[in-house]
Amino acid sequence: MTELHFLTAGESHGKALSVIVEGIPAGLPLTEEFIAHDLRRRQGGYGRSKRQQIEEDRAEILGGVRHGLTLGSPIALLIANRVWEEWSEAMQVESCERETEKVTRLRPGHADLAGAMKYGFDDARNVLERASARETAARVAAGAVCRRLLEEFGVAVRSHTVSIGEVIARVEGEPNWAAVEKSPVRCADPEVSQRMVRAIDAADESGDSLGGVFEVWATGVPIGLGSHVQWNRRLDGLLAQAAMSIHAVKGVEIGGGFALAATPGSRAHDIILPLEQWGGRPWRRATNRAGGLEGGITNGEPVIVRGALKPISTLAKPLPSVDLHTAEEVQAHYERSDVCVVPAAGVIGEAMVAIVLVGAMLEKFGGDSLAETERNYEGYVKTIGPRGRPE
Ligand code: EPS
Repeated sequence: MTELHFLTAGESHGKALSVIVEGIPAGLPLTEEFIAHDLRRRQGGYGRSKRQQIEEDRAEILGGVRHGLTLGSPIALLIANRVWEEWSEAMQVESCERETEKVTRLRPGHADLAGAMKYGFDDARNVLERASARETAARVAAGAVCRRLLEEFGVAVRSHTVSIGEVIARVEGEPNWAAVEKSPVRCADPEVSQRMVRAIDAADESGDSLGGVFEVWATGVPIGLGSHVQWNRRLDGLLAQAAMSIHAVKGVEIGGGFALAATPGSRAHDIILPLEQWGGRPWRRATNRAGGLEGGITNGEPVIVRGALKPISTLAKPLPSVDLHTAEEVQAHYERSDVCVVPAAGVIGEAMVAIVLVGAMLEKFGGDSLAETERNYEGYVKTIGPRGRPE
């Protein structure tokens, strides 16, 4: 990703999260309300901690937009942390005269131990504040900006929950997105949604947590984003890295993913349909096992990325662990925690996919203004067709 940059900053219980998005062309209509919609969706899933009742995420636009349109300059966003009021001393920027309580009971599964060793801290709070998935609110804000740009090109990025714990939804073709948005766990099947909710309740009651799988679909993506010519230009690689970077994600699949390894070649690939069967879009396929990517390049079919989350590592019934100061046996630290974040992770997955796609769109089409990007895009789209008969 060379044409689009974003950088987040801020601690989970600090004053605010911030993010700067650089590279969005000028002239794109953008409002705080548009960004707020995705931030609300991220906060919505069943299984979150009480923290989500405290926070009401909203991104204030501090720069890069004037009179409703982007300026081509970096877009700066600020999301205030409501918990800051209670944490203003423990997290204050200035040196603190009073000794604040240190987090020393290391939580298995978190960055606590490795981060403390790496940065030389005697307080795991210095690690956990930034390792926290709270940071994903800033990513979702950046992702919303990218979603706004993608909309101009008819690209939609959506997600749904495939599984929570052992409850697995049957996925056949494109999910019913309206049903997904109505479900408390973002699963299209109402009956499976209920079972997922019950599984989260059961985990909560026993002081446990649950992981699961989300799936992101990007539709309307043009053929030709990414490239086969160099390893770090392969778009599937960039998407995998982006999805894997989401907190708690331990596995990523594109299209058929791991299941393709056990499928014979005759049933693993996507037949290219002849012209008369295209119906609207060029170069249609009979199936989409490749998840919209071949040779690291988009092939015009929906881009499908899955992320598998391990269960939340902060447990109400903490795991045995050791103390950072003494290395003696203790129970891991616990304040409060989510039981399951898979529904929220889907929304974060959308943001990461949108960010990577915008990077690839701008790499291919460039443009300092939206009008210029559109001109380049339309010029290219005209060239997509049978080589003997350009459209
Ligand atoms: C998180 C722990 C919880 C979550 C948090 C991520 O925060 P707290 O320790 O304040 O209860 O609620 O997620 C968010 C705040 C958020 O907005 O997503 C963690 O340890 O990663």
